[in-house]
Amino acid sequence: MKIQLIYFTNITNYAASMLGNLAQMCGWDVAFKYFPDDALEDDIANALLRARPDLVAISIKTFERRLGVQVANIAKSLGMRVVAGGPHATDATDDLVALNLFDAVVVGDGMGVLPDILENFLALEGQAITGKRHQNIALYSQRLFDEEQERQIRESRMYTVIGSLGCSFKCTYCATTRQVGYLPVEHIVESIEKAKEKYNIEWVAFLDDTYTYSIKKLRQFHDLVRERGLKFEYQEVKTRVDCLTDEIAEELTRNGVEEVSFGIETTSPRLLAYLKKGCTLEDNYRAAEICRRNGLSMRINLMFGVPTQDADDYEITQRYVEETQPASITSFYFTPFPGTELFQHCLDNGYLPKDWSFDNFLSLDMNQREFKGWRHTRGILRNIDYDMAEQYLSKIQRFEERRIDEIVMRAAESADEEPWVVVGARKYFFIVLERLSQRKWKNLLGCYNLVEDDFQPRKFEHNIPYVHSENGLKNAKNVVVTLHKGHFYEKVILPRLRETMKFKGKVISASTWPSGYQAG
Ligand code: B12
Ligand code: SF4
Repeated sequence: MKIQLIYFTNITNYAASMLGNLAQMCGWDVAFKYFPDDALEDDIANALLRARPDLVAISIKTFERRLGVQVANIAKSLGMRVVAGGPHATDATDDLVALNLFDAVVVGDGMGVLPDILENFLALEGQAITGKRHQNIALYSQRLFDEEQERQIRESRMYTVIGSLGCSFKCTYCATTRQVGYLPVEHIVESIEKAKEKYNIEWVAFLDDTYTYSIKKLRQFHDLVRERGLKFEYQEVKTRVDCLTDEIAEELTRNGVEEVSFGIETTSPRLLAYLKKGCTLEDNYRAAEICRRNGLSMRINLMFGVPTQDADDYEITQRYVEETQPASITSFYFTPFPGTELFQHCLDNGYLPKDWSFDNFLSLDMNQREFKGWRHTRGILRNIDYDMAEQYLSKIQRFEERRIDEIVMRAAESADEEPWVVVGARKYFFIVLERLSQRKWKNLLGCYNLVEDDFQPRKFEHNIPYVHSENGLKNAKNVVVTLHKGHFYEKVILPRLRETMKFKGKVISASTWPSGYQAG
């Protein structure tokens, strides 16, 4: 029997690889398929026909629903059995069940019910199945990949890891699972060890909602990493402002964490209370100060166009940004997700228009022709002052851009004396390209993206040509890298520039960090 696990957004989807590993243990052949936002009907049909699975298992988040339903439709038309799982299946179960497309819709954790589903897949009748945790917690750290995923891991040298499941806080806008659990540190360490051996990874990204929730767990993990002599770099870790103390910050920096990302959303006391964030304006300032004191780079996410958000709320947040100067700011228009308290509040209080539909979910569908990137796409809620939201979003964005401009232009001007290339990855790389496109450069040859297929929170307009092959640096005398010269640069980027790409010239950093902190 063969199962094909289908997912969107990210090529090494955690849930798919973990469920795939379990399916293989149940004796099934396993195939994976990642479809990007703009996948065509023919591509989907051909992929399904090539794999010929007995069961198609689709992981669907709400903003991927259009694609998930499209794949299910095509699979059904080819006579295949189809099950759905993931955040949308969990929080909008009735929506998927009502489509009569899925042979089962799994609510919550699929691990504990997958073996039964595989055993009885021919008897499924379109029902919702309540998920549950698998008894063997070790399986949550074990994953299976196909060749394409392995290539991606080897090339990016990055591996995603989960240390804890879910979150016990009650923020009203958040759709994360509230079923909390910790994975034993031995299993996490073993999974990183294996990935290092097999893929030569250098960089670990923790997907945990709140990486610093328990200092005891953190210490256990770091101690074991040291004991085993395991060496790797951390991608930024996510946490809450009230889950960071000097003691935790020291623990992080001592073990090589350089960047912390906070879902701040707003710093207005009134709006924090409305969102039931469970933290205060003071907590937000304290976290920024702790980051500054301990040399941690601070990344923040902000929300605009939240019901009731007014000029005072925006002003307070804007002041916070100006005073603390985070290294990076990601801004989103608020979208209510099913299963959250705020979604229900939006329904009950007329914020959601009468004709709202999951078919075109609230402006998050990147495949809409009119879609210009999330930063430019307002939400569809009623009674929201989107003009005001946009005005503040742009103000905060311009504030960030001005800071970035100063640093980037200085780096670019010194590089432009001779032929040069911009090298980097992820959101900041694209921000830099966007900023560089504002000027004409004498000697700019192009740009090189170190991590392709990476999710971007918005579209970035730039006119800088890509140098595609690693030979692209052969005529360059200077390289501007868009990351700071920290551990990751020393261990991964510099060797890649010098050894793989044979670049002998000068490397200039256009990072906002740590310089942003010196200014702050
Ligand atoms: C890491 C993460 C990201 C990373 C992704 C990086 C990466 N390398 O994967 C980044 C930062 C890019 C990201 C971005 C966004 N994210 Co995000 N993200 C997460 C996070 C924290 C972890 C995801 C994860 O891997 N979890 C672990 C796996 C094991 O859990 P899982 O996928 O839910 O799978 C379990 C079950 O759902 C089920 N299951 C899943 N698939 C299937 C399939 C089958 C067949 C079966 C039977 C079962 C099943 O079984 C699994 C085991 O328990 C979650 C929150 C969370 N803790 O889950 C939010 C979350 C998924 N993100 C969310 C959102 C909204 C976003 C953004 C839209 C942000 C925004 N603007 O608000 C963007 C969208 C980007 C995009 N296009 O994906 C929401 C989704 C809500 C929804 N209903 O769709 C979540 C739930 C958080 C939240 N705030 O509410 N995200
Ligand atoms: S926003 Fe963060 S802290 Fe709040 S419930 Fe979600 S994951 Fe937990």
